[in-house]
Amino acid sequence: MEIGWWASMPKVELHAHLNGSIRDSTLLELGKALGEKGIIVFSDVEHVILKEDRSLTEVFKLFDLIHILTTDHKTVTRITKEVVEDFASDNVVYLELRTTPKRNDAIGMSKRSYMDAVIEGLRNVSTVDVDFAPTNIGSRRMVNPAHVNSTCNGTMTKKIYVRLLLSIDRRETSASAMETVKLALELRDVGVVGIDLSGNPIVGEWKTFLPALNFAREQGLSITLHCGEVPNQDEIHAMLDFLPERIGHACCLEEEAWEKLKTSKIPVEICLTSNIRTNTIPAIDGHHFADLYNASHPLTLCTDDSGVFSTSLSKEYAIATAAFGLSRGEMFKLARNTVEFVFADDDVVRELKEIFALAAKKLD
Ligand code: 6MZ
Repeated sequence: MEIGWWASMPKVELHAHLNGSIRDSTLLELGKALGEKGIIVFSDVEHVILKEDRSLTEVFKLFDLIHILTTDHKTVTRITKEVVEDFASDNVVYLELRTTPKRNDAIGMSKRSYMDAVIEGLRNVSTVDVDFAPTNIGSRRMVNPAHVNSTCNGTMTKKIYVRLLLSIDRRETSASAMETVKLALELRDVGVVGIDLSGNPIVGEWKTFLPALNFAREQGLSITLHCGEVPNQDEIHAMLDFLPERIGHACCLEEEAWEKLKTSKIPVEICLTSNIRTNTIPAIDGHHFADLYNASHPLTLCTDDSGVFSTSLSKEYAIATAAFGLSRGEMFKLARNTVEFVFADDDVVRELKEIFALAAKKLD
């Protein structure tokens, strides 16, 4: 696999869940600390964290455990900092990081204070300059000129654009979903650009979230939906009819929905390792990436949960290059094209295009 080569290329990540992207070492450290306080039994947790293959149901059990380990402001700040640093070190130049704002009355956490902790994490990143606020707001962090001038393999490596998506968990009520959308609107000036609907796909109903999603759309937020992780065709059709700006996964679409997707040209966030590890797709050669790619459907490769599935964006590109017999040039084109699907403003898109143009010169 050509992970090294891909690691040297700029990449755009559009589907990454904060709490799914935590380093194993950090999870183990947090588990040990809670074990010492008698809040959890560390050996049970260690086994769960280090397990390799998990069904989709087991993954959601793991998230409940991860949330026990990470739910205090300080830890949320820490994991945000580390996750951004990890993506930057993999040469991700634009990261759309999504997370579910959480309320936990027992520790005085509101959805707003959870997000404040996330934003503090962005400010704390030290290995790379982070641009997380829209340029016209005036709160953009100054970029260290020494960093901008440093290049590696023809690409600027010391700056990462980060934009945030607020996730609605399918366990939530209509009112709670609406609260998340209102929070997203409040936080636009610190880089929140859209809304994601995620969580266990067998839980909850589409109509619960529709008022909040419609409101988000009216207010100009972009929307991405986890669509078709399980074969619920009625919901898949309703989601496609909603015409979100992007969808994630699109694994279990029957023929009619498949045709609807292709006609709609809605960009699909493809998460290869996640789909295989959770057995949502039985084997990589049968993955719908190939069909969508051959149909020139808009696509982007993503990690989903780089911590939970032990992957990186470079690894996902290397896997796709090998599994679908594509050349470096074809895959680079795919990576470059992802810029078209970001939710950030035109200034960012322009700068990302420049980064890819520079990297393209080094291709041959
Ligand atoms: C659906 C997923 C997911 O928001 O706490 N999440 N939702 N399908 C998936 N495929 C495997 N992977 C992650 O990050 C963790 C949350 O993201 C959603 C789940 O709601 C999970 O609890 P945050 O930062």
